[in-house]
Amino acid sequence: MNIEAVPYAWPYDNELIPAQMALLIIDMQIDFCGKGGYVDRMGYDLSLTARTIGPIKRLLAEVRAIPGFTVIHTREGHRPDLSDLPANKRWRSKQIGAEIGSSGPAGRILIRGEPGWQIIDELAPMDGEVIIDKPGKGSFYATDLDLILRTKGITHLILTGITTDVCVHTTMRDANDRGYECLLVSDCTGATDPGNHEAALKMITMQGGVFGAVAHSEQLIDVLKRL
Ligand code: C5J
Repeated sequence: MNIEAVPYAWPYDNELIPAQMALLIIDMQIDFCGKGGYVDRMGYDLSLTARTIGPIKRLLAEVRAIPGFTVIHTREGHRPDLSDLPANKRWRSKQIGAEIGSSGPAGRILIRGEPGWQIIDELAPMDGEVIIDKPGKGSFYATDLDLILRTKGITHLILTGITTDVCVHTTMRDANDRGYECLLVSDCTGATDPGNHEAALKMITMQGGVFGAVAHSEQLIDVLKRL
């Protein structure tokens, strides 16, 4: 069984085995899609990232109903003392008017434990779901994600979350290099710039699926219902 995706029917090995699959929900935090958070403070159109909430919620409900399927949430954020914040990341955020660690309407920007750093209520993790706290854009960098996936025997990843061109892409590229078979769900990802979102989707499809494949959530849910 496989999913109608581009540029190939996913997965390459036709192995849709729930125990070997994980749904990754990347950085669905107030800081990236809520009022007063990091993306809002930078002046981007929040609707571009927030439009993913409904589709992810529907997909998550389907996946939660499949026994053995793993759900993993990630959160980008730093320690309150900023000891894990590289100087260049801090400098760049400051010069765009949203300095990481500074205070705002959603608390200190991108700081662990602050209101803006929380995962939005609509997609709140359930007991037993994995939460990965990451200081970088990629979900593997300085985290135990790879160890958890390999310990669970997970080989196939479905990627959702925000933003398509930054944390989702960095995670997908790294996962692909590590041998995970990746599918990105187009309507369950969003970027702060529509052109970047489209370009990020297109990049995946080059070279016969250089990082994996792309599908719409309807195509995915249609197949998940039959598992
Ligand atoms: C960004 C992310 N865009 N979660 N973070 O800085 O994509």
